[in-house]
Amino acid sequence: MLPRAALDVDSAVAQVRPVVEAVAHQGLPAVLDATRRFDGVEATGVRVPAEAIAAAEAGLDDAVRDALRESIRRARLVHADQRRTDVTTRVVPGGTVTERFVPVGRVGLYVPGGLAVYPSSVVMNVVPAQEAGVPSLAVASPPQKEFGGLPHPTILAACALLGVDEVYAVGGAQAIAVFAYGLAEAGLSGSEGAAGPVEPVDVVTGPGNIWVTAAKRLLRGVIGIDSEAGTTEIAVLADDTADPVHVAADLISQAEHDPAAASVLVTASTALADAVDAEVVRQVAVTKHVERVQAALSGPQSGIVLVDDLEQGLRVVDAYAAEHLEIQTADARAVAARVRNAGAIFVGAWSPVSLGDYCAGSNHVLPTGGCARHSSGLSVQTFLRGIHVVEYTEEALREVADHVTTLADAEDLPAHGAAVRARFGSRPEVATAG
Ligand code: HSO
Ligand code: ZN
Repeated sequence: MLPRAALDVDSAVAQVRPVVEAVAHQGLPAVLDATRRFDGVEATGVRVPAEAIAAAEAGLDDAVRDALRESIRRARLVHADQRRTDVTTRVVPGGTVTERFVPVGRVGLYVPGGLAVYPSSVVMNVVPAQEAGVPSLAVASPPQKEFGGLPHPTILAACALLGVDEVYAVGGAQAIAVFAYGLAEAGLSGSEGAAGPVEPVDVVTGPGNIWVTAAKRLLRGVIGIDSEAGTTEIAVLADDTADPVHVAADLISQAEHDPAAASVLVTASTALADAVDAEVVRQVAVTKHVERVQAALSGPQSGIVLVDDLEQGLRVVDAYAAEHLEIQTADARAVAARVRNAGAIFVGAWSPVSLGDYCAGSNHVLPTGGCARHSSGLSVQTFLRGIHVVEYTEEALREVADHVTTLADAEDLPAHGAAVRARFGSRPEVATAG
């Protein structure tokens, strides 16, 4: 019964269609036209020059550089362990099926500009693609007027730290169209000159506004996409061993993202509920983004759910399937092990969601809106395809030929069976009737 924020992406799809089609047919002029109309930036090209990326990295605050490096290092540790090794199954003597994991060839990562400038999201998208072994990776982010038509400098700096040198100053639906169709000529962003073509990508990931989401939905099939990024959610399952100061701070932390963000406490303890309620009021009064936080916490999507006991609490959090779920109970690890639906689970008093947002090593691109019931967060797996490689010997095929023929006949597809029998001396019948 907990309501969730919903976006009408379908009506945005109709609006982005002409932009996407113009980019597909006209290339760079259509991109520059959209950039002028939607970003208010006059540009002659979109490729960010290498010097601009290097300058952004050089200008980065030292503490931010150190923190980003540590974030990248930890994410690499976790995502490197997600790599899959090929598996060969010997089905029968002489008959094998190998599942080969092959990274996609080229990935486009979209990074929003504007209000939400999240270098941490650059890390969370780039690292799994790199650890999957994707050989070619490009980033696109909207041009910013105040930065001379280049993407935000911390985005460029994060790209530099990750070793990404192909960056485009293009945002919105036009960015997704550029990724899907490529460009014959990119032109340079912020300076005159040619830059060569943009090759189309196979997969586009990364969050974005409703126009970006609509373009991804429209182009799905031409490109692979990650799941649609909805507003952030945190659910906390807690008992009276939890510290109300921590619980309140964690609820506020995710409310800070968006007025539509959801912060939900699930508890059987009225004492904890009351204490968190009071503590939220105290902390909201001194939080920086007070309006956003207040809107999120007072919206219908946020609140405290009082349950009879922990068992009922577990049923509530499973039904809700939060993007982030904190377990702040006695024996938190055992409780967490019983959760079935969540994007990510944060166990015990010392594992807040903010840690996972930046420096746990886990990924922060996670399913929202209840999608955790059927989907996972971003991982190395997002960028891999499992290809079945089938190899049978003559004997192994002969042994199973009758079964293939029987099933083919049962589906009224006799040519399927004939393709097997042709190998054992029986030519497919040649029709004689006119
Ligand atoms: N909590 C957001 C990710 C994020 N937080 C980025 C801070 N920066 C969605 O998981
Ligand atoms: Zn966050």
